[in-house]
Amino acid sequence: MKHFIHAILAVLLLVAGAVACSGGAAQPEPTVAAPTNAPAATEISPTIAVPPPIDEPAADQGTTVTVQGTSFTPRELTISAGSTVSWVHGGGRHTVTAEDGSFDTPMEEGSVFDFQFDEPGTYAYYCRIHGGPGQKGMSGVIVVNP
Ligand SMILES: [Cu+2]
Repeated sequence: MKHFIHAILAVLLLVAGAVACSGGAAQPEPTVAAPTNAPAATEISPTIAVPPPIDEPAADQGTTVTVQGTSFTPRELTISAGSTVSWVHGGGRHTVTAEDGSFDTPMEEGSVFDFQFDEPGTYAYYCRIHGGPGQKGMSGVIVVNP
């Protein structure tokens, strides 16, 4: 029995010695990463209040009258003062003639007639070829709201 214990001790000593020796090789120290610079203080930009875009109808929306056949389409158009109405030729020979005489223009192939209405009111017009004053035949009305 005593020999057995000695044998164990011997083995243990051998193992211990081997571990001690193998640990001799110094491992290079892990490079310590240089402390990163503290993140630059975020710039505090002044808050610029941007007003939301004014929900304004597009200028060319609902201000076009098609001149075609024997009618103005739409026949009645309501706009705001200061808006420009565009009569766009769609076919045939016509005129865009205001009853109050403020405009009177022939409409031929490819014609576009623009007229700006600054004053509120109701403006009747007609085609001299297919209509007449008093909303006869080919005629229309521009209602200008303030
Ligand atoms: Cu006409």
